Amino acid sequence: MKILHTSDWHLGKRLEGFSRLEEQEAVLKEICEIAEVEKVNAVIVAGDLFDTYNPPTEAVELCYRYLKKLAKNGTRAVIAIAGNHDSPERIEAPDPLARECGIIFAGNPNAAILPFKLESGLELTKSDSGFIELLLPGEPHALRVLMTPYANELRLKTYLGAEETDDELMKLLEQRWAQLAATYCDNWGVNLLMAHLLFATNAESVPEEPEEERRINYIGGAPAIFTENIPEVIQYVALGHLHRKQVVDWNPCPMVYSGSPIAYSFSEENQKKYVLIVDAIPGKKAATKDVLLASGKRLLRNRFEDVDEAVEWLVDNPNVFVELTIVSDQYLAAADRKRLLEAHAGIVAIIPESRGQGIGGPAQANAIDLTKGMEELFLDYFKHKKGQEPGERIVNLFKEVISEEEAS
Ligand SMILES: [Mn+2]
Repeated sequence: MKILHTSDWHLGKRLEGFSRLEEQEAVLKEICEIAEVEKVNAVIVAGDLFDTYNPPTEAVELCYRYLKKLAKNGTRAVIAIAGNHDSPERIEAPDPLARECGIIFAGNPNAAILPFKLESGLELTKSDSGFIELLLPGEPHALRVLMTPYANELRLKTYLGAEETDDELMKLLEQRWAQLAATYCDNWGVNLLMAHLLFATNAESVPEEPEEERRINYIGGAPAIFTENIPEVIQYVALGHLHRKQVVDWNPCPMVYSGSPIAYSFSEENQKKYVLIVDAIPGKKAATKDVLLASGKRLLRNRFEDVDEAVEWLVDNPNVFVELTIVSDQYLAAADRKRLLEAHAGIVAIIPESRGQGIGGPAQANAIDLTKGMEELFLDYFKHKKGQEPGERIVNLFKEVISEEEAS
């Protein structure tokens, strides 16, 4: 049985002023092609399908269109859970229609999917809160999936019946998994767990959450699920949330964050993006293979002391997104800023840095000379913030505010 694992699509996410929809569509197309070439029986999307609770219509359409393509007229099972960026209600809303296409949505951890059978042979044979068993067309073995979408602390507590206990949330979740595994999973089928949570081998190795990512924090609970608490019968753990593809542990089975399919922030500058192909037979750890994705544009940071050099580099690297740092004695002149912007269509930010700032380190860079007068400090601040001198009107306005302040 072959399963494609992906996550963190963040459909509708923008990079400052830039839409990423075209790249998102391209990479979904690429994922469909991989599913075809690899002849996968099922696809799992481990959360953060959308970037916001109310994604733009184009993002919603993109999501449904490609989930349906992946389901291939009900011959492939597609299972998607909510991440911390998704509205659980929105994720679950199309469920009755989606099931007819072979797509299963779980928005809440207690989601119980109604059994169904399609003409293709795809059948949901058993269902419990947070669990499904499927028969896939042409596959002799059942696929069991423990599904734990992201839930905030309150929802997770409700699911686990833990209103009273504050500190045992993760323990209770692990007990819930153990109970589902004991009830439904054995060595006659393939058993997976999918979740949008933080996993770690131990308290010292809790992974870094991505920059700009909404964090997962449980006030009362442990910061992460520890891998030793995964039921032994589970053969693969498909994780979502972290944008860099990473294996949390190979034991007791592979536990993998597939990562996002394209780079979403400059902190992901040097990351390669993948989907995983999971090959599983009953009774054994699953085998995994990374398949590289090529559709997303690269996000590049670069630093120049010379505007001409920067322009040259920009012209040489047209099809990327750029964050530029320009070092100079003076603040970046408006004319230079204009030249840079005209040289490249993908400049996300230009950060001016005055010379000497880098050498002395951040302390020196941020040092403010308090011997200067208020007006002079304002001019410095304005130039630092905007990259140019303030106009006469702004300076006068500032003087007016200051004089009022002094008078009162
Ligand atoms: Mn997330």
